[in-house]
Amino acid sequence: MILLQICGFILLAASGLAVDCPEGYLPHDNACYAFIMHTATWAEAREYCLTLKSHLARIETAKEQNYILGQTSRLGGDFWIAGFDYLEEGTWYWDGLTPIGQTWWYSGQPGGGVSNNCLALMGRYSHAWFATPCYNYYHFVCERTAGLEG
Ligand SMILES: [Ca+2]
Ligand SMILES: [Ca+2]
Repeated sequence: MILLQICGFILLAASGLAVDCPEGYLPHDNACYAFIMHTATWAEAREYCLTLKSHLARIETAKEQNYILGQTSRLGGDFWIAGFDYLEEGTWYWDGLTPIGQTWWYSGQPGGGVSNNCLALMGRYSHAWFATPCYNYYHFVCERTAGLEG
């Protein structure tokens, strides 16, 4: 009986580990997110996420948008995510060159032409998507797939 209980505990622990995220990440829907509260330029934020074996967050579904919106609203401030249009003005990609599908731009965005080439969630506009100068200093969101090692 004791043995069975021990086995049950180990199985439970092992199945828990499969969906776990590394320390400092929050789990959501098979992904892990780190909301980094120090500030950096978009390029610095991108590098920082890579050193954490993750990437700047790519918002691909309404569910993911709602989740990130909830967290950024709770934390406050402005956050970089992975979007940019500095390769071709007006054509927005996620870092990694994935095309951006559904968008949640603030009314009138993206604007600013070649001056505003990086995508931020702006706190004073309810964290809607904004095209902003890539050299601004914002918090940022890193994302990685859940269950990856390292
Ligand atoms: Ca994503
Ligand atoms: Ca632009």
